[in-house]
Amino acid sequence: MSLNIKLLFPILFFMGLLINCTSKPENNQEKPNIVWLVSEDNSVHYMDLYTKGGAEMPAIAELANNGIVFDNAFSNAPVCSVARSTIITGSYAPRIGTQYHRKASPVYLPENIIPLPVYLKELGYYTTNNAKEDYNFVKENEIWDESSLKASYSNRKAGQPFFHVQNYNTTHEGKLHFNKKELSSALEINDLDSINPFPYHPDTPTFRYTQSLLHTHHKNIDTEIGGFIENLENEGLMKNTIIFFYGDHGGVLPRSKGYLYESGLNVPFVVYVPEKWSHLSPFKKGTRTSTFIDFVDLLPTVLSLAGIEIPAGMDGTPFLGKDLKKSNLEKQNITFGYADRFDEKYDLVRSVRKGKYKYIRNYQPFNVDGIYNFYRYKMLAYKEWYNLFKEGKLNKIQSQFFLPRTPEALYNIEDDPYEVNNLAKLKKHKETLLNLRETLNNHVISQPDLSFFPEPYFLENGLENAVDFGQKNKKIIQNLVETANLNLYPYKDVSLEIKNALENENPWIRYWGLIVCSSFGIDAKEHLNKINSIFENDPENLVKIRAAEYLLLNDLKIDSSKINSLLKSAKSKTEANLMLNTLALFKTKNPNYKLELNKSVFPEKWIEKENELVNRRMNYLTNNE
Ligand SMILES: [Ca+2]
Repeated sequence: MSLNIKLLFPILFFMGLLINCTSKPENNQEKPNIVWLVSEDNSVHYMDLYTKGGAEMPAIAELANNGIVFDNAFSNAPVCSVARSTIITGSYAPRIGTQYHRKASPVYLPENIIPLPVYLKELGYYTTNNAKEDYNFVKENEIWDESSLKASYSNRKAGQPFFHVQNYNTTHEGKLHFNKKELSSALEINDLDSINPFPYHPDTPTFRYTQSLLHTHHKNIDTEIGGFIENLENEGLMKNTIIFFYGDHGGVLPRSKGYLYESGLNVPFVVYVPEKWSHLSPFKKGTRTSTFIDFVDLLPTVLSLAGIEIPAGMDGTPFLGKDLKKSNLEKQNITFGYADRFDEKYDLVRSVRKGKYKYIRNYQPFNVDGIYNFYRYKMLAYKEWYNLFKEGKLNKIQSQFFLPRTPEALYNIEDDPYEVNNLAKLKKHKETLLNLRETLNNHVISQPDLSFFPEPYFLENGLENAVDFGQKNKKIIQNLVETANLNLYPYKDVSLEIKNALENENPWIRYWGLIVCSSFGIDAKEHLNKINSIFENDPENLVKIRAAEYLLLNDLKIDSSKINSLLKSAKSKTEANLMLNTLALFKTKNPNYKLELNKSVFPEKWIEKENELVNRRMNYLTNNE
C-alpha cells in the first residue's frame, strides 16, 4: 500500500466533506469542545452510581446530575488494545484485524477507515491524548496534535475547538498486584464486612480485600476526575465543553477483564452536555437512559456532535447530535462482543446481548476461562481461586471458571446479572437461543470475522489490508464458521460432516474439524485413526497440534518427544504460542501431569527475554514460575 495514497486520501475525503459542510449554514457555527475522561478496567459493578454497595464517586455523581447516565453502555472487547482500537476507528476489531491483545504485528488500515482525531483535525479541532493509545494498527502519520503524558488542550490556538482524552490508570488491573505480606498487613487494618462478594467468587479475605481496594481506587480516580473538571470550570470551559466519562472496558476482579461477561463489557458511561449545546442531546439533563450504546458508536457520535454528516459504511451509529430522537434511540437494544488472544492466552468467544438476554458463543468450549496466564495470575485472588479449585473447596458456581464451558450460554441479565445460571439447554428458552444464535452467526459471517483463520495465518496473509483480505476470503470464512458450528448439534447428526471436515483439502477446515472433535470429547472417538494420522502426517503444524489437543484432552496416548518435535518445527513465535496454548490448557486441567517439554526446542531469541510470550508459556509448562 502506498504511503502517499494513504496520506492523500483523507485530505481529499475531507476537502469533500468540508465543501459539503460549508454549504450548510449550521456548520459555520462554533463547535463544542469534547473531552473524554477514561478510567481503566472499570465495569459498572464497583460504583454506587450503578451498583448498590459500590464506591461513592461524588465528582461522577455531580457530572451525572448535570448529565445523562447510560445504563447499557458496552465495550465491544474486554481488554485495552482491542477496545481502544475499536473506539478510535469506529470499527469492529475482528473485521479489521485489530482483535488480538496485544498485536503481534500491527495491521494497516484501509483508506476508508480513518481514526477519529484525523477527522477532527480536518474540522479544525485541536486534538490531544493524555496518554495511552495502545492501538493494534499502523499509524501512518501522527493522528493526534499531541499524544503524551504532557498532552493538554491548553496549547490550542485562540478560539480553536478541542478534543481531549484524559486516561486514568488508578483503577488498572496492575494496581491490584500486591503480595501476601502486603495482604496480611492490609487485613489487619481493613474492615471488610461491608463488601458484597460476587456469587462466582470464593468468599475469602483475599477476594474481599481485593474488592475493597478496588473501591478505594475508584474513590481516588473520582478525586482526580473532580480536579480535572474543576480546572475546566476555572477556565470557564464548562459552558462550551461536552464531557464523557467512561470505562475503557470492564474489570477488574477475576472473571471480568478478558471475558465477555457483563463484568468485562458493561461500562459506566456518563455524558455532560452544557446548556448551550443541549440541542445536541436527545436526552434531558439529569436523566438515565436504557438505550444500548457501544464503542463502535463513539466515533460517529463525536462526528455528529462536531456537526458533520456520518460517512457511509460505519459499524456504529451516533447516540448524540441534532435530529436524533430519544424514542428511536431507546429502541436500540443490541451489542456484540469479542474476545480473542489475551497476551499468551488464546480463546475465540463471541457474544450478543439483546435486551435482557445475553448469548455467548464459545467456539472452543473445552477451553477453561481460568487457563493460566502470566499477567492475570499476578493477582493473588487469581492464584487463590485456582488453588481452592484444585483442593476441591469451591461450590458449583465458583468452580465453573475452571471447567469446560458449553458451546453456547444464555443468560437473563435482569434475573441473573452475574451470569451464573446458563439457560441454553432449557426448552422454554429454545426460541430465544435460536434467535440469538442466528443473530450472532449472521453478524460473524457478514463481517467477515477474521479470527476463524488462526492468527499466524492471518499475520502472514492479511496484515497489509485486513478488510480486503476478509472480503476476498468471505466464502472460505463462512465455510470455517459452518464447520465450527458443527459443535452445536447432537454428535450423531454431524459425525459424517466431521469426517468430511477432517479429510478436507483446506487445512483450516481440518483445523476446525478437530476443534469440533475436541468439543465432543470421547463421543468423537470413531475418528481416532484419522486424528492420529493427522497428528503424525498433516503438513500444517497448527492442524497437528489440534489433533494432539484431542488426544491430550481425552487422555489418549501421545508421545512427549513428538510434541517436542512439533514445537521445534514452529515457523514463528506466534505459531509457537498458539501451539503452547493447547499444552497450557492441558496443564491447567491436569496440574500434576508431566509433559516433559524442553525450552531449548525454540530459537534463543524467542525465549531470551523474560516477557516474551513463548518464554512465559514455557516457564509455566516447565514449572519455572
Ligand atoms: Ca484498560
